Amino acid sequence: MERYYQPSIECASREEIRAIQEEKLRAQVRHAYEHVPYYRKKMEEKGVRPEDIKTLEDLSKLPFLSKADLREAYPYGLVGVPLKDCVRIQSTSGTTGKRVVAFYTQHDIDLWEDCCARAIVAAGGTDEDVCQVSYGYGLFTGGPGLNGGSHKVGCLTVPTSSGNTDRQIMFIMDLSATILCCTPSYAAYLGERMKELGYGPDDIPLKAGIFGAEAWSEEMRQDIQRTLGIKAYDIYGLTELSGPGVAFECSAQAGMHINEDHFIAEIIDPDTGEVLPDGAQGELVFTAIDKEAFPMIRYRTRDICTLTREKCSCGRTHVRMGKPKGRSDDMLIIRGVNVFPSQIETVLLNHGYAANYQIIVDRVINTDTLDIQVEMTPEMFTDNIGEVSERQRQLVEGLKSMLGIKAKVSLVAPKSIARSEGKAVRVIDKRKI
Ligand code: DLL
Repeated sequence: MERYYQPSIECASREEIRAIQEEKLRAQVRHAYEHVPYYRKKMEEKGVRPEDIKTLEDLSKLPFLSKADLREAYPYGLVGVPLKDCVRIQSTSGTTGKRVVAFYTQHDIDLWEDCCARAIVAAGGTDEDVCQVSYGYGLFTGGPGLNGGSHKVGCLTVPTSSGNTDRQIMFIMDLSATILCCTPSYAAYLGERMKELGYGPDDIPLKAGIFGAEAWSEEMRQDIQRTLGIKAYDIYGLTELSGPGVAFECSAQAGMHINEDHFIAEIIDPDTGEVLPDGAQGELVFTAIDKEAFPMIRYRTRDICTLTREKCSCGRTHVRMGKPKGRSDDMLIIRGVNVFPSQIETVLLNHGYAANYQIIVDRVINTDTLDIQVEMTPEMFTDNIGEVSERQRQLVEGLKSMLGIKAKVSLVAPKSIARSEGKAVRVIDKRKI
């Protein structure tokens, strides 16, 4: 039987959700306008005032907010309450430019942890569970968010943070951990290491995993589920909006329910900014409607996905987002063709490889090159050159039909591509270096 952390809101009628959203939206727009001069200026530039925003249909009158705004207003320019009311910051691991620093009041942290608790309960978690949180703790939101959610559910929480793989495995086995929270790439690595240590899926006490913070394919889910003997649930979020738990998967594993009592989602055309109908693919835009310290109105995530309002078998009524295909800024344009790393991953896993690969893009004599290094699994590893080149040929063909362009494939020995303990680095684009 499906269980919920906050059933009255998770299963509220669409009319109730709309009423909650509109009331909170009006208050939030006023809050931002009155307390954040940066927003007031943006709204004035667009000629819109708080009293113009009454219903969800008015949302599109408001200006977008982007990462560039966050950089410009860094560090305190978007804070909506006196600093004495803020109790925490978290920050992104961004590699370019300034980091994003997000602020929280105690109320903001409470709501964020509730969102994570909903995700844990949706994955079957109760106060009987031992929940190992192997996302990084510290500035990254993954560890603190799921740690707080796990406490709220009443799980016995094991705050291992990331890294030290053999110690992670020791805790899973010795404490009989039943729920694992980490990035999908780290879950795959844990599975690989457990196999090496002689543990099959039936020896591993885990029953569920809550994996997110990076794009991962359906094929990778199947792979992790098989190796660890668990059900693997997706979880989505971003620092700007709180962290993990903006959306989470339920037992149906058919898209992630967005916590609509806290976030309004829109899909837009990334080029024109036009709002697109449900089902259309585009950039996800969020309005956080009850954050105090760090109001985010129409924040452009750069994540490309779709929304569906079709009824879900789990009983939750909140809109679902599909798996993000990648970020519009991760999308590679190779010889004019749009390529998402997740498409490459799908082909590799369908051909029996694990998700250990690296994509290297370069430009040689004005032509883009796409080079994909793929690890062979220990079972397929051989020094028979004929066999290896036949495998390479099959992959080149599979990739050609998925992407529409030709890639160079190099099969490399098992364990030769570095493993990541947090978000995996899949792409090296030498054109940008
Ligand atoms: O990654 C928050 C998080 C932590 C989510 C733990 C889930 C679990 P940031 O570091 O700010 O926050 O990165 C946010 O990561 O815009 C997406 O591009 C990507 N992302 C997050 N979750 C998913 C997911 C955390 N489930 C950025 N699938 C987002 C695909 C995801 N991409």
